[in-house]
Amino acid sequence: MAKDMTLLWGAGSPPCWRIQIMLEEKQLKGYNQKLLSFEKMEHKSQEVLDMNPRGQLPAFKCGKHILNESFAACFFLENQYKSQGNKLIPDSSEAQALMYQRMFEVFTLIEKMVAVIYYNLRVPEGERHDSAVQRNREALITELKLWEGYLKKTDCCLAGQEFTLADVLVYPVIAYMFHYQLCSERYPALAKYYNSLKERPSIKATWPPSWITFIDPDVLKTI
Ligand SMILES: N[C@@H](CCC(=O)N[C@@H](CS)C(=O)NCC(=O)O)C(=O)O
Repeated sequence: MAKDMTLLWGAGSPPCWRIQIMLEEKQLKGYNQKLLSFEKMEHKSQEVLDMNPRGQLPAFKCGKHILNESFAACFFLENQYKSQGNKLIPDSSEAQALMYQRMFEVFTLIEKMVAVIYYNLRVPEGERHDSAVQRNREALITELKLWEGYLKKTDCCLAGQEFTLADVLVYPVIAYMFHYQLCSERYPALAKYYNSLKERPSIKATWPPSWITFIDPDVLKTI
């Protein structure tokens, strides 16, 4: 039981989802959790600020330790519960190298994805330019082609046959893009990865509840 753990989370947030998947993979059941609403600005509540002074989700506490960075929390849990649940750092140097490479490369993918999805939110109306929109789109397409190539080479997971920390950390981002209607026909290897891991118990059990009932705008449909 994980009664000494508390996770404050927001639905559909890839960083929050990473920790939820990780807790399932490590069989850490019964932790305290609270779903907060970004729309209602609950991530700026005192309860969150007490744990995460940036007022961001996830806010995660494990015993006396606060781990608000999803990467940090996942690594911490893997190390603390090495022999519990699934082992997520492979032994072979080849798989380990790929795992580390892919998990940190995801920051570039996130940067390109955010530039497209949130352009209108981040750039004031009078400052928007078609050329910038086009540049952001092309940068995301170039990045996605790289990931498509990576996944074409593997039958299963990002670092080979085994599900690793790289999948815990990257899958929520790939799923996020399909939620925003990334085209399966244009990115078949990414789509295969997305669909096959959907059924993994840790992922299925933590699927963002709002995604089941709410369709977000199809901003990635033409990428
Ligand atoms: N560094 C954090 C990122 C957390 C983060 O960006 N959370 C977003 C939701 S996905 C958030 O709370 N945004 C609201 C805000 O920044 O005010 C991690 O990877 O865990």
